[in-house]
Amino acid sequence: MSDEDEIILSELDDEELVQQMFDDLYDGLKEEIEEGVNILLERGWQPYDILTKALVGGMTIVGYDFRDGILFVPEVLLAANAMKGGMAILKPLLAETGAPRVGKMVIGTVKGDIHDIGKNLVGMMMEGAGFEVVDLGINNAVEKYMEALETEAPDILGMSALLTTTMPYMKVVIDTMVEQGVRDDYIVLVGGAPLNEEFGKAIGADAYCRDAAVAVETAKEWVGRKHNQKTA
Ligand code: B1M
Repeated sequence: MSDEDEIILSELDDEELVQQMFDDLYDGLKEEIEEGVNILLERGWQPYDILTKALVGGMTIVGYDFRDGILFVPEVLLAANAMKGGMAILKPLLAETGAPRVGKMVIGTVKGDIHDIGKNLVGMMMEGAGFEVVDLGINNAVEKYMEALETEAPDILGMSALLTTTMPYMKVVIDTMVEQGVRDDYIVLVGGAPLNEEFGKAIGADAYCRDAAVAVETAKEWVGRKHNQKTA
């Protein structure tokens, strides 16, 4: 591309910039995504809007082309890396609300699954809403969850799965909690693109969370209920 063709992100209006960020995310251009996020922040965009409209919006397009065999794992990894660059800028801003501590959550992606963008987003939003978050990362076996429940004593266990082949593992964890007699000591929230409410109920979770905002609302509601039960 010649210098004349070069796109100056700061010269684009908001709509054009978001469209350009979709393209840059698609192309895995981390620095451009970071620049785009900073420009939108300077223009007064709320961090949550940047996250959902520019970053998640762009990743949705990547998802369609990955599904359709137009993009492959290496390209999607680059897109994920670019998305994480943008998320890293937004993280402290989302956590900056000064909300009082409302509870604690342990969260992790289940065994066999290495997708972590959605989980990280949930963790960021929960922190922003005043929750303390312990992130177990990806590919967690049941033992890892059980150990964390014991050592961290959270209010909530959050599990994430992005594959139809790994989502049944959530039931393995919940069944183990039941077997060990600790299921009712925790609120269990589950999420991930292939899940739905019915699945959440079928495996014995307390709730399925469609996205990070719903996760925050659901967590607040359940923690409030738990505290009311204790004081009643
Ligand atoms: Co993967 N992948 N992937 N992938 N990947 C999907 C999930 C897929 C739907 C793509 C497709 O075909 N359209 C498909 C799954 C199909 C299926 O199971 N039916 C798929 C596949 C097949 C695979 C591989 C098997 C590909 C291969 O190797 N042949 C492989 C599996 C690896 C493994 O895990 N063992 C694989 C690998 C990868 C990459 C490594 C390249 C990369 C992951 C990088 C990373 O995460 N660090 C990747 C990516 C990026 C995707 C897509 C494109 C995007 C996922 C994402 O980050 N979305 C995805 C397509 C898609 O989902 N549209 C796809 C953005 C994110 C913000 O949304 O994760 O849904 P999401 O999270 C949301 C909600 O779901 C919810 O809140 C979040 C924020 O709003 N949520 C929770 C999520 N977790 C929650 C937990 C909670 C609450 C809410 O707890 C309380």
